[in-house]
Amino acid sequence: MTTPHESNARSGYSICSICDIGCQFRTTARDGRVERVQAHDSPALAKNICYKGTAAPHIHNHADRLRVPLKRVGARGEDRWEEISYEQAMDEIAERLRGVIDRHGPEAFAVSTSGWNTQVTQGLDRRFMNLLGAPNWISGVSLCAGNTAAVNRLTYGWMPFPDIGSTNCVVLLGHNPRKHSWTPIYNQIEGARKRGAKTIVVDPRVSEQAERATIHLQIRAGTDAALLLGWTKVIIDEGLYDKDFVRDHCVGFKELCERVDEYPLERVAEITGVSAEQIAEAARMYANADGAVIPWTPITDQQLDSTSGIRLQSILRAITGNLDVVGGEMLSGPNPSYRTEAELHLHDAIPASQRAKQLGYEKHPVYTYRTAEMLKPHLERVWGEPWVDQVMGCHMANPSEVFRAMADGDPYPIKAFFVLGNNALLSYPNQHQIYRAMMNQDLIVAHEIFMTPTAMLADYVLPGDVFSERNHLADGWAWAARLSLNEQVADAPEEASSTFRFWTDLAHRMDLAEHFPWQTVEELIDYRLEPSGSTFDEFRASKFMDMPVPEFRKYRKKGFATPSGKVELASSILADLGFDPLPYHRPAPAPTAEYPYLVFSGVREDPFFQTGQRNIGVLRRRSPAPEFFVHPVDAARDGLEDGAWARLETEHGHVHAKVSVQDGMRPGHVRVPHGWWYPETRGSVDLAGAFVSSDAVLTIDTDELLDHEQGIPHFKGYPGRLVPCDPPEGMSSTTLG
Ligand SMILES: Nc1nc2c(c(=O)[nH]1)N[C@H]1C(S)=C(S)[C@@H](COP(=O)(O)OP(=O)(O)OC[C@H]3O[C@@H](n4cnc5c(=O)[nH]c(N)nc54)[C@H](O)[C@@H]3O)O[C@H]1N2
Ligand SMILES: Nc1nc2c(c(=O)[nH]1)N[C@H]1C(S)=C(S)[C@@H](COP(=O)(O)OP(=O)(O)OC[C@H]3O[C@@H](n4cnc5c(=O)[nH]c(N)nc54)[C@H](O)[C@@H]3O)O[C@H]1N2
Ligand code: SF4
Ligand SMILES: [Mo]
Repeated sequence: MTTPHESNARSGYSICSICDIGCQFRTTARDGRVERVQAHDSPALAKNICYKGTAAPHIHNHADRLRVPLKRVGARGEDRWEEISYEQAMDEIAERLRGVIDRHGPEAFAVSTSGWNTQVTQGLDRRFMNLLGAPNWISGVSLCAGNTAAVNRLTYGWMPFPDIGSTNCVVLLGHNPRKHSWTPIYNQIEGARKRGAKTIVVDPRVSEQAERATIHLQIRAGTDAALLLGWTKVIIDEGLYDKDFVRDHCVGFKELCERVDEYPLERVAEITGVSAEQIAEAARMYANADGAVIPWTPITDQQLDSTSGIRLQSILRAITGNLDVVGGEMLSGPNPSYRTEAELHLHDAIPASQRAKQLGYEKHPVYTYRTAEMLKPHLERVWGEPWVDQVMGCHMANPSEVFRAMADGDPYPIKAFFVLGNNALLSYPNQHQIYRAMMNQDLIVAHEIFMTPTAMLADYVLPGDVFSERNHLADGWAWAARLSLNEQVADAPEEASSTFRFWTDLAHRMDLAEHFPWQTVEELIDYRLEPSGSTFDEFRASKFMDMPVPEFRKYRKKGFATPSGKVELASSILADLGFDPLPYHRPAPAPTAEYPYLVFSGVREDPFFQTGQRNIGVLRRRSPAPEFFVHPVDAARDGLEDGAWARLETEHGHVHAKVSVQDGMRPGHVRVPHGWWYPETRGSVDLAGAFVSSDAVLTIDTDELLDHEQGIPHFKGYPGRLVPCDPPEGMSSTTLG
């Protein structure tokens, strides 16, 4: 029996989408508003929730939540709006998008999103674009895991998932999960430690993970590929590799041996700043462990030789016999019960001639349609899925080239830009170019929950829903084969839309209704669940998660999804594309007398996810201002005081933050945080301070700083200098804490 005050309470399973790791927990709402989130005693669910997750009620009920569609009335970026109805907004957006496509072709329409926070967007946005013939889709996963997946597919046709639960050795290349950062991964690593697993951490600073590591290699930023070439050489020279696996399942071993011979340990020690003995010790520890993992890391996703760094991790997994074994790295394949995002995409609907117009296709093809087309028959053979999409983002355009086309019409104009659940202005390299790009558009639509600097540059801002306000069945990013349940417990603002609604309603206005037959998101989930013979309602009535029992060494039946059917230590696809088929180290520009520091972006702040939550009081109070980390010796030399403001300058721009002097930094290095802007200055400072502290102002994307194969920018180690300064103009130090 329910008491009267309980009758308006509703609770259900949630998949937190405040960050991208997607913890599952219970959420309770009352009178349509989220009240609290709670850990659950099931071993599969979140046992501890980070403080971003527990702040969900503050975020979902925040006074600044966008509630009504907005149409720009001032100049672009002036942040002046009129409120309009959802129907009017959608009618006008459809008409104006049609105008851009009529004038410039479908390639003039670009979309940027990241997918995990909007949860249902991605299959439908690609579907919409593919039916129109529009290839220029980009996402933040171009800098985070999506690109790792693309490179892993070159070596063995799938991005593996580390079996941290049973492993005996964990290698963390920078990657630093903590109690309040990717909590479930942190828990898993702690669990492995308790079982006696060794941990090797490679990081220029003494991170939380480095403090607890068996071995910490305090590497010079940006040199991970060189370090891994050294490891590979040790492992081969000392015969520590799995000879049977290499003989039976790999191609290109001889070429690999020749390549690593170019990297004797003395050379690697000189490049990385780590001693030859330590490099060898760590390599032996990894290779000798009975089951070892190198979990995905964003660090090698954002370096000048990113493709080589990621390829080396895939090569190490293979030659040490850690592929698709217990305690190693599992090649799961898609969940057979659920139609994948890739299937929703309809990639065969977009003509090949339009695919070939995708920006990046010629110059940086590894993450574009060009490589996907080469892998397609092999992926279909092994996984039954021709256009594999892992980590919510695949075969996408190169972001730098897209923003250039938007800004300069080179090589052709892009004139309509939709941005969903992504603060694009701050979330790619070269913020100046992104700004020029957005200022040069005929139509910008932002789908957001808060007024971000990116949304301020739009013509239309549509209020989005949040995870407590929608139903969803998540598929582990088609990376692990897990399905997990997210239930609606709260009410979205009346004029808000999910991204499901947005794409469906737009498609109906653009003569694509027959391809968007689902009236509700639940119907779409039913369609996706068809292979299981079950429906969304049946799923939620019986379980909150579905995890197929893993099957190991599947390659013995079908081989690997590569052209040779083997693990390609020398990649035939890279060779066919005209690149070096083997990994190499490419040095970034070195510090100079004028710019003596190596600057790196990153070290996520506990209370925020990326560019978000700077407006959430309970979180912002934990970290009121952005910080540069520097070593005491550097701080003393440059007159930098702990807690005082400084300006970080490079050849290309400057940003401001407070100095945090830290013993654990590698001398000569400075950390610049990602994603800072100042929502509290909206109305008094241009774009709410989007150019004051954002790392994207400094990270540029000229050819000399882009990875060749994928066009990835270099965020980990570029020259800069630090100068003490006053607090940035327009902001009192009180508002900045
Ligand atoms: N310069 C630079 N760029 C980077 C990085 C970097 O370090 N430096 N890091 C990269 C990495 S690792 C990643 S993972 C990506 C992250 O890229 P994203 O995940 O796109 O993160 P943000 O750019 O912060 O944008 C997320 C936006 O989604 C909004 N949002 C949150 N929930 C919802 C929702 O339910 N519905 C809607 N419609 N909107 C919602 C938030 O308000 C926020 O503005 O960025 C990458 N880009
Ligand atoms: N609270 C919170 N948690 C988050 C996020 C968040 O925004 N907030 N974001 C999530 C996302 S999308 C991501 S991608 C992850 C990112 O989180 P992590 O994978 O932990 O990456 P970072 O925190 O950027 O940096 C981790 C370490 O990399 C080191 N590092 C810097 N340069 C180099 C280098 O060149 N080589 C090596 N080996 N190490 C280097 C830094 O010193 C730092 O200690 O965090 C996730 N978790
Ligand atoms: S780590 Fe925190 S923010 Fe990320 S999904 Fe889990 S609870 Fe949410
Ligand atoms: Mo990320």
